[in-house]
Amino acid sequence: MNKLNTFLAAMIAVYAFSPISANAGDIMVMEPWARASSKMAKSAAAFLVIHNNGKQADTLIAAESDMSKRTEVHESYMEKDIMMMRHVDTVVIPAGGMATLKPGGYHVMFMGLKKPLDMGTTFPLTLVFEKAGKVTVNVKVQKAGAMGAMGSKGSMDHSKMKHAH
Ligand SMILES: [Cu+2]
Repeated sequence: MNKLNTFLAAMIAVYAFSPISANAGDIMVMEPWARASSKMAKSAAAFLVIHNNGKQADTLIAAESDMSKRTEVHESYMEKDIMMMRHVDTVVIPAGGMATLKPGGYHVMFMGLKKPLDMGTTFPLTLVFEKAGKVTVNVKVQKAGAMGAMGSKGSMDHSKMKHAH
């Protein structure tokens, strides 16, 4: 299979095995991915795109997983040229719009990882929305340093970012 077919197959697999819920809030979560973590890593992040096909805004209020002791929604920001991140209580997904969780911005943070994220594996992640309720997706683990759902190589190392909680 070429790269595109591999990607499409992966996307179909994600859709086929993820109970993507479009009820209530018309929320659709796409391209959930994370970076492989080292054996020593105590935290990891996941990224995804949330589409809201409804006529009302919805709000991401929590994230849940069995991968870590705590699972939080974070936002990265720059402070005096240093990339920091903080816990955010809500991410609004506008009506007919989307919210993107990506490196350098919003992300789901797994704090107190119970085991390393191994490249090529998937794990369930549940996002909790104010209106749509819970939406569970399977997060695909890309190689360390990946910058997108397709695994393109990037230079930012999330594990070295400082936390401000
Ligand atoms: Cu974080």
